[in-house]
Amino acid sequence: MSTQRRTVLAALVAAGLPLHKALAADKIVLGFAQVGAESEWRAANTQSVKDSAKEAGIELKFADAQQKQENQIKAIRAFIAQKVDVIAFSPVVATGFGPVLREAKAAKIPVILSDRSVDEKDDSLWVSFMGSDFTEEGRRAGRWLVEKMKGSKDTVNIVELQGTTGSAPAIERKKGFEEIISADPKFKIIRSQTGDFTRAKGKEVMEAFLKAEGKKINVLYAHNDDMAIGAIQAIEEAGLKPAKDITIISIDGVKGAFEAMMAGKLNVSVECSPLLGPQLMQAVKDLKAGKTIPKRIVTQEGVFPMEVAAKEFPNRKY
Ligand code: GZL
Repeated sequence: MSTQRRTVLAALVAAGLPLHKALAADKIVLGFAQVGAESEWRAANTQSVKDSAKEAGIELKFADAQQKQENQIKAIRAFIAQKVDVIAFSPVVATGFGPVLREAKAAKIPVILSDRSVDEKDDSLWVSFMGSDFTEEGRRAGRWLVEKMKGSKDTVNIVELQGTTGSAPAIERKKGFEEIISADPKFKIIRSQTGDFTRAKGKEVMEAFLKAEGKKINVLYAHNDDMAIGAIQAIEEAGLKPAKDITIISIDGVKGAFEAMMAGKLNVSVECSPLLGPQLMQAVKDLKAGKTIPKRIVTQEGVFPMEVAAKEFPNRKY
């Protein structure tokens, strides 16, 4: 317990507050509005936030928005009404949060964007954005494909499973990938549609791609592993060999992706770490201690092709 906290507690008890109330009075309260439970990545992110809050002795008020923006906004409003110390959330989509962020600012409650960002001009509405550089993840996916296809003059027909429409990862992973492959006209995205980051939708959309384009498809670029895993089922049910007849590139680096790579069904997964809990709790504590925190905290990540999957698998933490 910090000296400062000890002093505050002693003062509260000396003022007649029972110790258990003094301890509760001093506890930092964090309101966290989570996107939902749509993917393995999200489940690992939720676990990281909950475990880290417990570890840090921070009282966590947790809301699951079930991938609906109106639920996230409602949860943030409830946190404001409850006068939490800090609000953190991963915006399900990049627009439409301006009004509620202004309400939090008016209530003098600092907001931390965790994982995803918002497309708001006024960046005074949040104190920090911590999470991956999704555009760079898209570039890494594109660079891996360019390297794999170098030396070939043949057209490379790509189908793309986009993440949740309007979300920062979907917008930026598309942008980064296209930035890299657009340098060579042999790469053509022939179909692109959202699979909403879920296995079920990823399978459904891949079935439609296969029906429409069939053996013309050379590559699948999926914005997350869950959609890739769903698509792998569709590819197998169509009598094709995933990672051989169709090269598959995805993002996240969750356990399911490593298992698919070790089974020879996924070519590469670009890492996107969900383990943001420790950084978030440290930022919350620093904020409450009056320290300034960086406006942008970028997660460091790698790229894992199937050739290294078995060796790396024991090190995976999500
Ligand atoms: C990315 C995160 C995305 C993951 C998906 O940081 O927001 O949302 O890539 C998850 O798996 O659903």
